[in-house]
Amino acid sequence: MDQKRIACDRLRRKVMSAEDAASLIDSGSTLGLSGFTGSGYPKAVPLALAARIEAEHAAGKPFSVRMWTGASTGPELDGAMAKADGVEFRLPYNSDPIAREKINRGEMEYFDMHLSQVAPMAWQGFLGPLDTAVVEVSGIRPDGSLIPSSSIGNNKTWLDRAQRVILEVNSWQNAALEGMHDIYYGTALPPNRVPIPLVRSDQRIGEPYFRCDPDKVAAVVETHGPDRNLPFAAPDAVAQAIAGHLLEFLGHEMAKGRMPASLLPLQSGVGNIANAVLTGLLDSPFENMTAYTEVIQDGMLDLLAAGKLRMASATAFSLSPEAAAALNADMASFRDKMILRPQEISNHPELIRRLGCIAMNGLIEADIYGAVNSTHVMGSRIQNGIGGSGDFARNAYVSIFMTPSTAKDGKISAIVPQASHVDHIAQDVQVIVTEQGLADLRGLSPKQRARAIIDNCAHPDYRPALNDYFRRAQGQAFGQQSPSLPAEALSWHERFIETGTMRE
Ligand code: 0RQ
Repeated sequence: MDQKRIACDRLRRKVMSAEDAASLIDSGSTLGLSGFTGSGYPKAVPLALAARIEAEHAAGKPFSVRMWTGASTGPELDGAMAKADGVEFRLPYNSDPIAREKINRGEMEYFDMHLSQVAPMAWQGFLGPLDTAVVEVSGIRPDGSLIPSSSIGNNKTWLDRAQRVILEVNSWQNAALEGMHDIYYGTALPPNRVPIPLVRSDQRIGEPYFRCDPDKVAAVVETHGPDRNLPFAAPDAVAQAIAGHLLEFLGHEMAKGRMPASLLPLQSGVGNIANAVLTGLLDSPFENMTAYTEVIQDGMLDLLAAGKLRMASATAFSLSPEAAAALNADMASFRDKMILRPQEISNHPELIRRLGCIAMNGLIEADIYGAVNSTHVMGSRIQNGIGGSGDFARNAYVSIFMTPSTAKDGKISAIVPQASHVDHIAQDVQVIVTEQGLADLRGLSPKQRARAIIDNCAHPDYRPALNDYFRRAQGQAFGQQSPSLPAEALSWHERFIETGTMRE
């Protein structure tokens, strides 16, 4: 047993196997699990629980739980639990492929909500009672307070709200993580809510540890396992072109005096394009940048290492194996440049608006008026979820969405007449960037937006069809504020189902 990692005598007496800890969980219970974009999730108890569920099912006994997390987790949690058919309900953001299939087959209920709203809604009681928190930490201090792991997510809320707590102490996590976290305990419910005293991204307003009542801790499980660190693809020509347009835009904003040379705090979504943009910032003229975002990914580490980024505030890491190893080897020097906060703070609308974040997120499709679909393919099949994109898009200083202009090897246009599902209404979308170019939609009417999006963002293969639609809509639509032909707009997707391509 690792005496240093579990420095509290009372809690050391509660060390047990993952199987014994999993046996404490009843069917029908609600679990609050740690984990955000593949980091800091419990790795042993969910696997043991999934095995137990499979055994119960084999014996003809029903067994399922409800799961609340921070955001996506890893295969040992979402993958294993979904494979075991053990999840009747899950919230929020999921990116696990097995869970995605179960959700899309209608075998798992999924509540895809804004990430900033999870903790407040849990406190408001709308989500129901929370039975057991299963939280990965990197250590337990002598007084029973907890040293967080590589993500914070909703852990503070799960530890506070749950009837019972199961801790996984993961010695794979670097001990030098201690001190990086900032857990703010000042949130309250209306009518007692007060301003959150954060006015700069680099400010600490809380404490580095989770408070936790040792009496509630039912089990402590020791683990030694890596986070789900996935490789990033090297930026291809499309990603580089998107990054180029975006950097030109930011330079233009700076030249116009609308942003300082250090820019404004960056928020960057997950994925290869977002990472390519961050990589592009390495060679940019911007200095002393900061980030106020959800996840610290490879590109941000490179910017920190190069001194271009002064500091990054987030709620989790989302790194490739190489970047995770580099961070682990040099954690002490990175620690003072990074702050991990609860997701209700990293994604708080009040703070995003006050700091004036530059929001940069991916999309599945955007329509010619600038409404964005981030979540559903063909209007009904969930890809991942809205994640934090809504928290940032609505409240940012400038809200940017970026995407290749086509998907599926050019067979699908990302720019469509009418989005088949809308996550971000046109008012929340100020800039759209593809490899073709950038549409700055600020201050434009719907018809002006359509012109800018078709001309600047659509792939040339699809521009004629979009132009044809827009021209006819301007002649035939019921109204001319946002001219649309809804039946035809929907058949745009039907055409894809029938022919396998939207190309004529
Ligand atoms: O599917 O892997 O089966 O080929 O969608 O698309 O191009 O790999 O792009 O990884 O950047 O994801 C919007 C999903 C983009 C992501 C989305 C298919 C495509 C592929 C993924 P395959 P790419 P990315 C901070 C902010 C919402 C949450 C968010 C996302 C798959 O950015 O989840 O922003 N955003 N959070 O082929 C059919 C189209 C398609 C399409 C893409 N038009 N039609 N399929 N795909 N466009 C982070 C957090 O909040 C945690």
